[in-house]
Amino acid sequence: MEQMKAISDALLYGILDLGYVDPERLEQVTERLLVGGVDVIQLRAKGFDEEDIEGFARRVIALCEEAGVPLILNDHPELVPSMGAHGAHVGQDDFTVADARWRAGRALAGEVPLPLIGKSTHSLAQALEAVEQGADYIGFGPLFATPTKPGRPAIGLEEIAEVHRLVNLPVFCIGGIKRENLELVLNAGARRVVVVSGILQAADIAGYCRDVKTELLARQRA
Ligand code: 3NM
Repeated sequence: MEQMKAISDALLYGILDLGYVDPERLEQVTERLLVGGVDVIQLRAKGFDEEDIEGFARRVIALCEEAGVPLILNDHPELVPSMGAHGAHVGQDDFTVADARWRAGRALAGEVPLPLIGKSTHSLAQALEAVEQGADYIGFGPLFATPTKPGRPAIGLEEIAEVHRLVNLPVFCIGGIKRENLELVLNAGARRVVVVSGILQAADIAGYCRDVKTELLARQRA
């Protein structure tokens, strides 16, 4: 998989968040996300141990590969090589980008495309720092307060246009984004989004993804 191209072309980033997805439904939900047209999938299993996370990743990696969609592990860059995952996403309190890259890439260098490393950022300053650190993409948020990441203050929409002006990497806006407020977020300058609870709590996961993706594609062409 050309994962650099996959991330730079990506518009909709979905997360398999075990806070919303019953582990028994992992394959089913992955399949629905893929049918709905998500461009990247992150496995986010807070509170599970490494063995569980390895097991979860093993169950969905082939589905992602088949669809040409990168599978990114939240935290745990050291599991990337053994999983054959396509990268890792780290938060502000986790590894630096360089450290994550070393852990994710050390067993693979030269053999397969290097893993993608994404970084969560919550301000313009953090976004610029992630660029300095060599991230492949950033998350920018939370735009709105969200139960998926409790306790983190909303940063609002004001800096979206500026972050896109300053950061020459794929920027994925995140946090409280739903089908209902997507237009507002796009009007503020967002081009790519991460949607977690909106998608995972939808009765029709694939349909929800498709609606969001259609709107993202329409803006891209406009
Ligand atoms: N990271 P939902 S906000 C996982 O701002 C995560 O870094 C965020 O979930 C950040 O779409 C967030 O349900 C939660 O609001 C996004």
